[in-house]
Amino acid sequence: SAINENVTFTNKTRSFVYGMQPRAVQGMLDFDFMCKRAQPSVACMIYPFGGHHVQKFYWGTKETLLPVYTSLEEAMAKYPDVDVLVNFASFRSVYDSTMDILKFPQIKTIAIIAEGVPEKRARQLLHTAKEKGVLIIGPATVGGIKPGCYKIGNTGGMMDNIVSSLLYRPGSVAYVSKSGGMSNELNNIISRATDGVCEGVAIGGDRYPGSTFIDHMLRFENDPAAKILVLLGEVGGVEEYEIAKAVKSGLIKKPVVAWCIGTCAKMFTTDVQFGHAGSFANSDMETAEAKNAALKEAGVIVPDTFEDLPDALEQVFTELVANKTIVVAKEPEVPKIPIDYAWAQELGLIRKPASFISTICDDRGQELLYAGVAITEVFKEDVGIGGVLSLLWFKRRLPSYAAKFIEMVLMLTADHGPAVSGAHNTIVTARAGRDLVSSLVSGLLTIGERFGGALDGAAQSFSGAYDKGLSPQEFVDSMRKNNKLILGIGHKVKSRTNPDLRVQIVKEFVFSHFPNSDLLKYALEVEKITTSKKDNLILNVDGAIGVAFVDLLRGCGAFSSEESDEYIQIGALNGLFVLGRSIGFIGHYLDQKRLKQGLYRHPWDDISYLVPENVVEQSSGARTMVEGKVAV
Ligand code: Q5B
Repeated sequence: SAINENVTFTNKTRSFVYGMQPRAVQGMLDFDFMCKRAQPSVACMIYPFGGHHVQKFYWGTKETLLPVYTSLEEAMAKYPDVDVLVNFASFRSVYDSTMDILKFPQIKTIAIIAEGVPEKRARQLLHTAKEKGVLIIGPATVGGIKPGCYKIGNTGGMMDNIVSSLLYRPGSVAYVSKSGGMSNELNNIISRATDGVCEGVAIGGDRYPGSTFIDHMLRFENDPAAKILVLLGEVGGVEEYEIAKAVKSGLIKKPVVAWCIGTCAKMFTTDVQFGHAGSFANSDMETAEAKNAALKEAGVIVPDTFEDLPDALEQVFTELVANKTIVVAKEPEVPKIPIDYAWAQELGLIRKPASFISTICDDRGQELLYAGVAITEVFKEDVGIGGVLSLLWFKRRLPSYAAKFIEMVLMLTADHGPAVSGAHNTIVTARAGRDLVSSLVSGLLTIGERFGGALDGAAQSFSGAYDKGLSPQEFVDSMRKNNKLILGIGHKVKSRTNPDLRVQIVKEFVFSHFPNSDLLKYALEVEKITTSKKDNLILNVDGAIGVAFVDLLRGCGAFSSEESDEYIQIGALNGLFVLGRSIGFIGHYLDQKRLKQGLYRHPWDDISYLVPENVVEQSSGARTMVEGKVAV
């Protein structure tokens, strides 16, 4: 007996989608829109996790919201008009969820998409559904489609496929098949050989589908819009004989065109299991040939081969048009396909100026790329932090001595004690209870021309003077004349007599590894002049690194002269100090936290308070402040 042969999908059919399947839902909404439905066919989604919320979808080109409920009860109570449920639950949970769904009498049709449902479970579901008169499509199905009315899940494929098979408007041919893929082929054949599909269902390829060929053929027989019925059977099972019987007995009166695929099985010397779980002939009766013969014998139109199916269909169609059983409707305008931006971009149909350009790193592929070098290569070649910095800052591999120099700079600048401006700020911030990032940033924000941020200025002014051909003396004189401090010269505590050994290390490395050290030599000549004035006016750590880096950029062979000038101008070199000193600042932050240091307050005796003595006096006229006294 057929299951719910009265089920019919219309352009008012509304459904629930069980499971978080936004792509499938969007496909259903796109189909609805193309069919000019007044309302989306999906009322809501049901998804037990993540709480009740809404999801955004397109309705044509506009956006719309669909609710997501966490329970069947809520959804059913909210939408009592919904009688179809598309169940995307996995094979693990589909049995339980379908059994729960079957408790709600408002649901008359359930499509089960999951593959791999155990046969015992499938039979239990089928039994319960039969008892309750519920039509189950599936398991292991893509679903079905009724052009102009309703589409289950991903049936019909992409929108351009739906348009090319004319599935946006009804035709006169209703078909049932097992396979979703072959359904697409049928959509295509039917749209070319006739006026198109009236309804198509894929019942799924399992041995125990929730509904069988006869269930749907009887529904189609009852549907006045279906004028020709098509059956695409296949090797395995005996369900096709039900159609033969129904045609023979006159239960099905409409013309039926049928073909059972898998006739090639006889070409194999052993028994063949085709792609579907059920497509295996357990007896001669279950072979495609036997079923094709029985169908033909019963009065079904069975072509000689699958390739002849379109001709057979066209012939029946032409006859039905001639005798006015089919009145071919005027072709509506082909609907515009709303196409997703990402998909259009992938197809190369559109272009848009990007808001951002990035040329250093690409995380889109399977492997993260640093300036085109795969992260696995970075490690295979052991490029080190200097190599990584070369890739991300300069977009190229540098000679190994250059990468080593970069690492050396980071190590040299990592810290210079708690007393320097930046570390002090980090410590004070940490002691005020702030977090690591805030404390680090507080320290970093003190880096500037006087403290740690003189690398770029030194590189610019020394190289500028050198390139202009100024002698070291002329350079010092010109800076003095313009009342400018020479960035990279001078230190608060280091001097000729208390030399900065960090600078010594830089010098030694440069002289023994760099092919060119002209600017460093020039800066050391400048240092001779400035230290002759004052002992602490040494080439400091910022200055030494700054000028050495210019030598590196100009001499390592990896940069054109324009490129090296650009790096000097855009302020890349201070980054070395910022990066290196971050190591120390983080160390100071952790140190303070470990030591559980409380809020810092600067002692009064360390502040010279030079404030006006009394306000009345102050308001009486202009005054000058001298050592805490207000003088008129
Ligand atoms: N005079 C660094 O000044 C300091 C002169 C100069 C010509 C100069 C000062 C300066 C340029 C910026 C610079 C990086 C503020 C320093 C660093 C990292 C650090 C820090 C750490 C770490 C020191 C006394 C007399 C005056 C001045 C003259 C001074 N500098 N003349 N060119 N560059 N340098 N910053 O000692 O005639 O008496 O009026 O701004 O390169 O930040 O460890 O602490 O790793 O953390 O306070 O190493 O040199 O000297 O300003 O009292 O000047 O020398 O005109 O002459 P001082 P001042 P006069 S490395």
